[in-house]
Amino acid sequence: MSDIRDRIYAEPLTEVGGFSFDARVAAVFPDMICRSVPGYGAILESIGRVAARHAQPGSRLYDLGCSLGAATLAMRRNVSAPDCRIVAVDNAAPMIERAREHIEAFRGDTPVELICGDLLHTPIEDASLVVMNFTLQFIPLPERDALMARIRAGMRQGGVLVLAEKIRFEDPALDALVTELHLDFKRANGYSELEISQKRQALENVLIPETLATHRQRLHAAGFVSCETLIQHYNFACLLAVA
Ligand code: GEK
Repeated sequence: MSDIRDRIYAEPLTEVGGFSFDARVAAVFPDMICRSVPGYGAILESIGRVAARHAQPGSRLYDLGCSLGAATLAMRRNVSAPDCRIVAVDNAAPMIERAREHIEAFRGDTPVELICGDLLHTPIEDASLVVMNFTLQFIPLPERDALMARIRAGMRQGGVLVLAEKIRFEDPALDALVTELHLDFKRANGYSELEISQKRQALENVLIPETLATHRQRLHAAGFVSCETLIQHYNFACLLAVA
């Protein structure tokens, strides 16, 4: 299933609807995200390393917006702390169905609870690690502050948040330049101009990027004691914040 190529926007569409995480997207998701998000593999690798070091015994590890469970698998492969439990949440049923197959295909000692539901209504409790790998960008702007505060409140002191996001830059000229570099990355990965422009239209008002400064301010306001950029490739950044 992971070898299916993303051709969703390859043919001209009479009307480009808003992007949604439906069965067609779930079927090609690994190919889509690898060819679209610079640094995705390096971020997953870091999530595994962070889980190895920072998962606390007897705590919960959350993968919010888990899609097919790539971050969940990275955590489960690397956790060595005893009695942890991974809670993986996504509100797209086709994603969760495939995530179940992916996760069951690998053995692991840490139990995984898969929830098909809205992360805005998922209780966060006793967490030592929370991962939001390219998920906050899909949450409506007015909900983001309260969500991050609720996540922080559900974390153990010293727990860690990994927040990866598409970002935008304050300076419009720089933003345009880095956007072009990202589009070159997509072109180099085989996406045509038509695919790029139709996907861009579909994501308009669905994926809303913010600046790194906004993310940092929100994390501090939510009660995280510190926050740094762990990885950045063009306009895709992964932040690490400590509770
Ligand atoms: C990975 N983290 O491969 N509640 C739950 N899930 C949501 C919500 C919500 N309110 N809104 C969006 N999602 C993954 C990749 S993809 C990123 C994450 C991308 C889910 C949505 O259904 C989708 O599966 C995921 O967030 C975003 O490590 O496609 O750019």
